[in-house]
Amino acid sequence: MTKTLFHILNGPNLNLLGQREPEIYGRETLDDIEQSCRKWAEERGVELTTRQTNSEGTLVDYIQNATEDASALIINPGAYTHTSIALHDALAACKIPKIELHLSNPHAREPFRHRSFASSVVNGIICGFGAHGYILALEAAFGLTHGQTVSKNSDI
Ligand code: CA2
Repeated sequence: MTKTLFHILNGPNLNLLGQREPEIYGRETLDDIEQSCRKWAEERGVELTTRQTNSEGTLVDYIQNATEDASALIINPGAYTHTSIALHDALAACKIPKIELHLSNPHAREPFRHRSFASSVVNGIICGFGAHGYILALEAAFGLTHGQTVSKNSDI
């Protein structure tokens, strides 16, 4: 059987999780979240890589890497969600199932967070569920890669 490998990518400032703004992003650190994700993956025999970068170009590199070896990509692009055409183009070129993820619900926040350059080129979006969103995204990725979830965006 071929291996299932998911990549989780986190963008700028998400390394600060748990240190500031807990009312918006919760009290869990990125390390806590990644540990929960690793536990979820081990229990299902899924391989996982987790990466965080504050750099837009590095995020693009990581998306390109995922295209080469991952079964699915889960990405919280942070503020680049709302600004980066480079991110949009990299995701559009990445032909594996992709899930956009946010801890908060950007649509319930400032207007500048309402636009996402990622949303039109991913299979689905999870937002507003805090750290648990990462587990929801893993479940969604598993469904997409094991034929249990039908994506309305199967042609992206
Ligand atoms: O809700 C999310 O996950 C976001 O992607 C987080 C981004 C924000 O720009 C997006 O609109 C929504 C910001 C991440 C910054 O994280 C911090 C965590 C703790 C302290 C300061 C920033």
